[in-house]
Amino acid sequence: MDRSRRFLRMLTLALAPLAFFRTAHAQGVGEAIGDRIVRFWPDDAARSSALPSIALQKPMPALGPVPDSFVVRPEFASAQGGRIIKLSVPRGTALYGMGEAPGRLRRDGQSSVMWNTDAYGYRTGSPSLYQSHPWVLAVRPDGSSFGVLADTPNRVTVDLFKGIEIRAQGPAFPLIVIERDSPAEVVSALASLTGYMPLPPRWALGFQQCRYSYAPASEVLRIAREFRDRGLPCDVLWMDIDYMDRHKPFTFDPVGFADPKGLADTLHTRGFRSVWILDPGIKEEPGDAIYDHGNRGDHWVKMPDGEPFRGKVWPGMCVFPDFTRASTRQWWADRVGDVIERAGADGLWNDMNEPAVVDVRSKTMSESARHDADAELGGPGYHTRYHNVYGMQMARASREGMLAKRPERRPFVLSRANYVGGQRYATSWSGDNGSTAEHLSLVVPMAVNLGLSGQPFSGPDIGGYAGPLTGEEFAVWMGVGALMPFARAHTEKGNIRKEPWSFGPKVEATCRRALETRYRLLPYLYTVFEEASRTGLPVARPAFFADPRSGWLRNIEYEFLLGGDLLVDLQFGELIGAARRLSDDRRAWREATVVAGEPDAALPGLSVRAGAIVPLGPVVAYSDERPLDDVELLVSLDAGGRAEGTLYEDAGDGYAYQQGEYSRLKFVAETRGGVVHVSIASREGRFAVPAARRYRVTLLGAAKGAKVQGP
Ligand code: NBV
Repeated sequence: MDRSRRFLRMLTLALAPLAFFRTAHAQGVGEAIGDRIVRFWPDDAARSSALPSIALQKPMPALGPVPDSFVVRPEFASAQGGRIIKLSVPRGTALYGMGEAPGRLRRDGQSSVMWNTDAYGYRTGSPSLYQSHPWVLAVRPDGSSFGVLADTPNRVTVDLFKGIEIRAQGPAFPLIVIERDSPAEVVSALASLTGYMPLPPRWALGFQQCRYSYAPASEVLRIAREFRDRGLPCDVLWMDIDYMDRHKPFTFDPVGFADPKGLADTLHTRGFRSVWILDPGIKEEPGDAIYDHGNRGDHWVKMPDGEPFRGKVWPGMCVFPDFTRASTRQWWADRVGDVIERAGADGLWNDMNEPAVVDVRSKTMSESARHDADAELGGPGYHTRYHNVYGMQMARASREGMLAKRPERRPFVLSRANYVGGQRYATSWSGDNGSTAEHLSLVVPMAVNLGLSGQPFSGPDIGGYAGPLTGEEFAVWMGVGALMPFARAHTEKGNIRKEPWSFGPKVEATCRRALETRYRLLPYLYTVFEEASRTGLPVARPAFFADPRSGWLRNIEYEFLLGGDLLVDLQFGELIGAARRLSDDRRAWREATVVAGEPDAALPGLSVRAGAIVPLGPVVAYSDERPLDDVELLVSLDAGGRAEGTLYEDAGDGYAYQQGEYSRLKFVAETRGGVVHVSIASREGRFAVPAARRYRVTLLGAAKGAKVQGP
C-alpha cells in the first residue's frame, strides 16, 4: 500500500465515528398499510427480518404499493450501530408530538431522546423524560398534515432543527407515515394504529388528591373529612409508598395501614375512591412470600450469566419482574388481584417503572440484562430493546390484573413510564415536576403534545411535586390543573402542604371555584372522553385545531381547547410572551361563566365556540353523588342563530354501555321569529336518563331579555 493510500485508510478509520455523515441516503421501500398510511423500510432485507411492532395494536399487513400521489418520502441511511431517517418538510410547516418532552408546544427547533428516564428535577429541554413517543406531527401551511412514527422501541433521537431527523440504535425498523387533510385526522389515524384509550370510569375524571404520603390511615381519613367539611369536590385519595410494609409492593404497613380494606370501605361511604401505588422492584429477601413465589416461578429479568438483575430501589436491593412475558404478567396480575381485594383499591398507580434504579449513573437497569420476551414483542433480547416498553408492559399487567379480578368494572391505572400506544393500558402524569413558573408553563405543552401523540389522558402534579410555592401561585396551578384531562394535586415528602385549604381562606375559595368549575363541566368532559375513546381525538387540544390553516394559532399554548367546543384561556400569557388570543374573537367564541359569583382573576377564562352547546351539571361533592337531574345548556349561537351539542351518559363504570346501555342526546338550538328554540334533536342508546331531569338554557352573549324555549 503506498503512503497516500495508507494515509487515506488511516483517515477513514479515524473518521469512522462520523460514518453517519458518509453514508449515502436511500429512498427505502414502501408499502401501503391503510388509506394514505405507508410503512417505509430502509430496504427489502430489513422488511423481511423485522421484529414485530410494539407500538401498533395489531400487526398491519402490507396492502399494496405506495400510491404515486403520496408526497412524503423519507430518506434512509445506516451508520455504525444505528440508523438515520431524514424527512424534509415544506417551508412554514409546524411540528408537534414527541409525547411529554418538556418544551414549548411547537416542537420545531427541539430535540428529544426517547429513553425512559426517572427525571426528578427535569427542566425545559431535558432530553429524556419518563415516556417515549417517537412520533412527530407535521402541519403544513395549508393545514394538511402528516405524522411519522419511528416504529422501534430502541433508543431514538428525534431532532427537529431542520425538517425531521430520526437517529436510532439497534436493528433496522420501519417508519410509518400517515397523510391526512388535517392534524385532527392524523391523530385519529394514529389511534387507529396504536389503539384507543379505553373509556375510564367516570370517577377518574373527578379531582384527586395525593401526597407522598398520606399515612397512617387516620391521616387519609382526616384529608377525606377536610374535603367534605369544607365542601371541596374530590373523588379520589391516593396512597403512596408509605402504606406498604417497608416499601415492599403487595404488603401493608402492619401498624399504619393495619386494615386497608376498612380504610377503603370508609372512604367509599364518603364518596371517595382510593388508588394505591405499586413499584416494580421486589425486595430480594429469601423467606419473603412474594420474593420466594416469584423466584420459584422464575419471573425476574436476568443478566447474561443467568443471575437476576439486581438494583436498589426503595425497599433495598430488588429484582424486577420480566413484564415482557405473558406468564410473568399473569403472575403480576394475580398479585394485583390479591392486593386490590385486600386494599379495596379502585385504581393502581405504577411508579418507578422506567425502570428506575437508584445509586447507579444510568438510573436504570443494565442494558445487558436479558428479557425472555414473548415472540409477540420480538422474542428474547437485551434491555436495550425492552427498556422503553418495560413500564408499558407493567401497566398492561396491572390493567389485566384489575380486569381479571373485577371484570364488571373499568380498570384505572396511572403509569409514570410508558411508550407510544401505552394509552391502551394507562393514564399518565408528567412525573416529578417543580412548583416553578417554568413548570407551570410546561403543563399545557406537555399534556397537549401527549394528546397529539395518542395519549389523551394526562396531567401534571398540581402545585408541582418538588419545591414550595405561595398560595397565589398554588391558586393559579389549581386553575389550570383542574382543567387538565387528569387532575391530581401531589407533592413530595418534606414539602409544604398542598391541599386546597393549605394556604388560607382566600386561596381555598379560588380552589373551590376551580374545582366547582371542573365538576360543573363533568357531563361535557365525560362526553369528550367518550369521543376520545372512540376516535382517538385528544381531550385537551391545541388552539390551532380551531383553524389548522391559521399561522399565528400554531404557537399558542396559553389557550387550549377542551374537546371541540370549549376554549380555555390561561390568562398568564405574560409568562410565555402572549401577544394575541383566540378568545378575543368574540364572534367565534363566547365567554361563559360556569360557576356563579365574581370572576376570579387567578382562574382561566372559558369560552364556548359559536355554534356549540355545552352541557353542564350541578356542583357535586363527587362524580356520582347524585344522578344528573339538573342540566344547564350553554348555548353559543352562530351567525345564523344556530347551535348544536352532545351529551353522552352511561352508568359511569362497567361495560353495559358497549351493549347499548348508554345515552347520546343531540341538542339543537334554532332561532325562529326572534325566539331561540332549543330541543333534543335525537336520542341514541338505551340508558335511562333521570325522568325528572330539568334543563335550563343560558344563551351566551345574547341581548338581555332574549326569548328562549327550552327542551
Ligand atoms: O413514591 C414516591 C414518589 C412519588 O410520590 C412520585 O410521584 C414519583 O414520581 N416516587 C416518585 C418515588 C420517588 C421518591 C423520592
